Amino acid sequence: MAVLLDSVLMKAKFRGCMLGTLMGDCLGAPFEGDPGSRAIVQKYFDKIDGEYTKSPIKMYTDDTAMTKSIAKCLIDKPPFDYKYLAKLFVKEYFKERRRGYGPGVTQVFNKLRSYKYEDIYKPAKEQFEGTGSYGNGGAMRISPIPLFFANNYDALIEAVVKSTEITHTHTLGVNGSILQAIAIHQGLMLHPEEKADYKVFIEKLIGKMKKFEGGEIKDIDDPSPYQSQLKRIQKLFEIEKPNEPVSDDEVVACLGNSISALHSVPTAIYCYLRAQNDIPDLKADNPFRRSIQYAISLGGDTDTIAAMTGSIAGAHYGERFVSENMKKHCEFVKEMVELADDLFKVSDLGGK
Ligand code: F2R
Ligand code: MG
Ligand code: MG
Repeated sequence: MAVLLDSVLMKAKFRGCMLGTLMGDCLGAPFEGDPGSRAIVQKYFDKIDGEYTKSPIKMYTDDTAMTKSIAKCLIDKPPFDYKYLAKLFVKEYFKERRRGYGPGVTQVFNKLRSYKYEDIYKPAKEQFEGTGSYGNGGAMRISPIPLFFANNYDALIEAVVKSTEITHTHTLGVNGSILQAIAIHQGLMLHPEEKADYKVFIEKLIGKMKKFEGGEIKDIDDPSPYQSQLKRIQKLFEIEKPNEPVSDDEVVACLGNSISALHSVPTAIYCYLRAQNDIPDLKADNPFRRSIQYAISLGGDTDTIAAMTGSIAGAHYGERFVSENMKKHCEFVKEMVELADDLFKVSDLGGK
């Protein structure tokens, strides 16, 4: 399917996806942990999307720092060198520790370094008394993988799992990365001018997640929690009526907006799908902006949910939909475009 979309368009989609991760992160970070507010976030976006607005540059956080490492690993050592990736994560962390990393994952970095990368999967397995992390730190950084492996689905899944398990070994952490990666992959295969049919998009995701769910998960009754979340997304679309839009509180109560992968990856997918169309009381003409703005309005883990939403939307729409005004307010835009281009060059789609 990917080969049907021409290479100029694909290059723009690589940029859109990587910029979506970066800009969702930078623009969402000031609101991380907030209760969520349509009005405040509307004002903020109107300001930063204005042509002449001057405001301090918004800094990226751990979401982008770790995405950079995955992109660099794929560019430097394709198709994948997991020990090199572990070293890049650690190097990036110790270079700039104050990028808002999850409290647990920093222990993994410390152990990786002190054990001298002897077994790169051991420290993550020891997290949380041996249960591993179910945080969204695997999913938030995954975007380079579905881009690079766009034409090789099995390799894509293998790379998602092996790269996630360096820090996150809980089934929910790993499956969250898988779901986020396949959602990006599905977005990548859509033409920018077409809309994803939410039913088809979700049905495809449910079908693909069946392969990874169904086993026992400690402390969780539902053996297929991601498929259940995807069905809840379908329900949210089905109950929406023209005069009775689904409220932000309903979305958060239904899907969540927390730091756990189970309660943030499906939320990001919903934000992307819903923002394809106008959202009542949210003013934004452009679906890329609308998706990130909406994700941030929901509050909670705003940088991460917006980064994941932005990466799916960016993979679908491509760079043409990314506002130049908004770009000016984010750190690392030029460098992220260069990384996206280098990743494109080494990927199957880059025509090497
Ligand atoms: N850390 C944050 N935000 C906190 C505030 C940042 C502040 N603004 C600042 O600038 O300092 N955000 C980042 O963390 C999330 C990704 O986290 P990740 O990488 O998954 O980390 P970790 O530590 O592995 O998991 C996160 C927390 O989830 C709970 N948890 C996970 N697994 C658990 C288990 N098996 N049992 C019990 N609890 C578990 C723990 O509380 C973990 O600390 C992103 O939002 C990123 O932006
Ligand atoms: Mg962050
Ligand atoms: Mg976050």
